[in-house]
Amino acid sequence: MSSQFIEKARQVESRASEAFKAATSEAELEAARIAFLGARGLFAELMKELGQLPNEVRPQAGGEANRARKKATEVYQAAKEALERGAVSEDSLDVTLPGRRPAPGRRHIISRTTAEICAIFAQLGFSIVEGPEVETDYYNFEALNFPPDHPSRDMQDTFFVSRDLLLRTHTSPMQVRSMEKSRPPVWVVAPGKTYRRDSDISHSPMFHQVEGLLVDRGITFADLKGILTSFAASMFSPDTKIRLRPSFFPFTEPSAEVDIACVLCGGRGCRLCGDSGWLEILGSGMVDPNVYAFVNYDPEEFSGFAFGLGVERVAMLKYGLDDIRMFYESDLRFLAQF
Ligand code: 2NM
Repeated sequence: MSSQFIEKARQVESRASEAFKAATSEAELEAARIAFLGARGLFAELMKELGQLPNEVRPQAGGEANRARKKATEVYQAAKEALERGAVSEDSLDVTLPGRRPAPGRRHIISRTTAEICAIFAQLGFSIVEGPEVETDYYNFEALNFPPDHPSRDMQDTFFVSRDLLLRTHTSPMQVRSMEKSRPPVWVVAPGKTYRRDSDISHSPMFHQVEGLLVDRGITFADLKGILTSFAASMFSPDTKIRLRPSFFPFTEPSAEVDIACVLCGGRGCRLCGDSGWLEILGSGMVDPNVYAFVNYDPEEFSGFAFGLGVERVAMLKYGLDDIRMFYESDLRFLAQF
């Protein structure tokens, strides 16, 4: 019994001494003092156990416990003095080690790309408008001149919340809302989340768009080309060439896809551009007069153009990424690169 007790007293003493010597701050030393020498510390516990021992061994065991406690107290005193002299910090703190950097978060690359696109259009004179992600059929389709049987109105392509409510499939509903609210000149860009039932290496069911609209008196296709040339120069590089190809959208007539010269090969043709030398970055066109009818604009008095682009696509081209899903996997090894 008593030899076990004595062994335990020595162990507590050596653990206490180690803890006191290892402390590199007064707070650390004080915590160790409380743990070993405090009123409810390990030595106090040891003294309580002493009372359980048979009378004949108690004096010897008690002597050992007291000796151990005295020794530990001396080590504590020495450690305290060393700390006060500043001796410990010199010995135990390697000031040549690299510091621990704080790891602040950062804005997601999609948010940053959206902000960059919006800043370019803001500089050109556009206002930024934002609105609901749950939209009505009216704002998402009907007022944008989508015929009742248009394929994108199908359940296969659109997430419906109810018969009349859906997750917007583009941010164009905001253009309609903007035109309803004010008269030309209207210069707006609408950034935000959009939703389509589509998922593969280049499509995500949730993605981000920026759509723009400019309506005033005497706006022509030349204005569209000028604004978008200017955008491509700011977003990619100052001499970025653009190309317009005929296309079709329900809300514009005529419509055009806009390509930029391939950011990888500069137009010579490569894997990224499928040897064509061009990359499609946005859709655009002159706003169809049918759209103006929904917002009570006179198509004889006003004309304008609109465009829409996918933020993920722009970011993938700009940063040379090949899988859209990387944006949403929250993998810091990916996200922290930007
Ligand atoms: C695109 C392409 C072409 C567009 C049209 C309108 C509105 F409201 F003025 F009719 N907003 N956005 C538009 C036009 C969007 O995205 C590829």
